[in-house]
Amino acid sequence: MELKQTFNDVYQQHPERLYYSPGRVNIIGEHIDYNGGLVFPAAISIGTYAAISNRTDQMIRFYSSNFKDQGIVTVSLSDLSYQETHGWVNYAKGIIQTLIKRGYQIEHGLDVLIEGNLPPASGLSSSASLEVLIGYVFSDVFNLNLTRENIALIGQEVENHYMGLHCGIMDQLIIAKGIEGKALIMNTHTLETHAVNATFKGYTWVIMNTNYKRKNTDSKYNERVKECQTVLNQIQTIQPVKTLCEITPDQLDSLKSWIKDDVLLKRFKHVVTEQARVIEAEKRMANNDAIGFAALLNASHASLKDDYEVTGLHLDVLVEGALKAGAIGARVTGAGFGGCAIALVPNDIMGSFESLVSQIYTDKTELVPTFYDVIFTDGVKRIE
Ligand code: NG1
Ligand code: MG
Repeated sequence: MELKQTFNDVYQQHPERLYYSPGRVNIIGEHIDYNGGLVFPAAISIGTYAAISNRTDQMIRFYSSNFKDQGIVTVSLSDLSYQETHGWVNYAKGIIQTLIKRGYQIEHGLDVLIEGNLPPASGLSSSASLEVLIGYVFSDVFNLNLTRENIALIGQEVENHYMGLHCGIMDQLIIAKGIEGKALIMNTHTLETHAVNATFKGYTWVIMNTNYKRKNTDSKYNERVKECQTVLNQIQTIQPVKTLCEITPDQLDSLKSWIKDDVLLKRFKHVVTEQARVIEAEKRMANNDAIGFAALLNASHASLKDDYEVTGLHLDVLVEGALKAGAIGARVTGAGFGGCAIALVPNDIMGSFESLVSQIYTDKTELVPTFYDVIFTDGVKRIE
């Protein structure tokens, strides 16, 4: 395996352990994991690998094949503070610092090689894949016995308090708990999950990357989180709810008049209707109703475009292109503002699908999309 060879080249020794942490695709339930909602993601077969070996001192060396120009970054267990120049290594440092703060004993240093095949900042969760990977590696090497839920929560904490992104728990939780061949319905309020079938006979899931790089995603994301918090505060003055996702679409009309701001009202409408779509999606999946399921995907995209305003030209053109090319449903996946979309495509048109979509998309945007064949996989694990 190439990972071992690279480890040898970088550190002049053999790695002792190898690990894999998946990325994720969210099938439906977008921007509701910080509103206590039920979401419907799956772990995927593109992700992040780690190779490690033990050191006897207190230093940790990091190297990523994806960021070769950064070279080896050496940090001490006694100083894990955020440093701009450390780039991706900050995610790893954040995890280790959080473990130490919580009283876990990290007895010695490590040499760490990271190599991933997830497109970064594209809605397939490269950051959460790395966080969960580092949490899992440290739990395994130092016998910390962290549960998968705990590893996920530590990852979320690092995003929230170390990186300043106030994200929900969906990404870290599915990456920690994924199940081969399945998606999980995850309750982001209680962290309860259950596995569900996620494939329709005669159809293929296709992940499509706009290759339009997201810009200022974190600040726009945090703005949405704040808007939802404002709506929740207003609702709580009249109704004792813990999360926005407890509200059902039929309650929307009576609650509407309490929200004075048109933009906030649109955000509220997205959250409540998206939650209802997830619940309906699980039923349609159970009934093997691909057409009905696809309609929910399309409604989800429209809601994210018009009410939540997180799509943009590139994602909209790609999703429309996928539908024109014969997909029965398509939507943005992940935070949006660029990055990836998913489509449910009949097998009998798969032969022409990608070239048709590319043609439509490139005509309008001058960018070339990328397509990923993925299978649904297990959560983070040691592979050797
Ligand atoms: P991506 O697109 O992978 O950054 C983000 C959040 C999720 C969730 C989705 C939108 C992170 C780590 N995750 O995912 O918690 O809110 O957006 O549904 O930022
Ligand atoms: Mg991210």
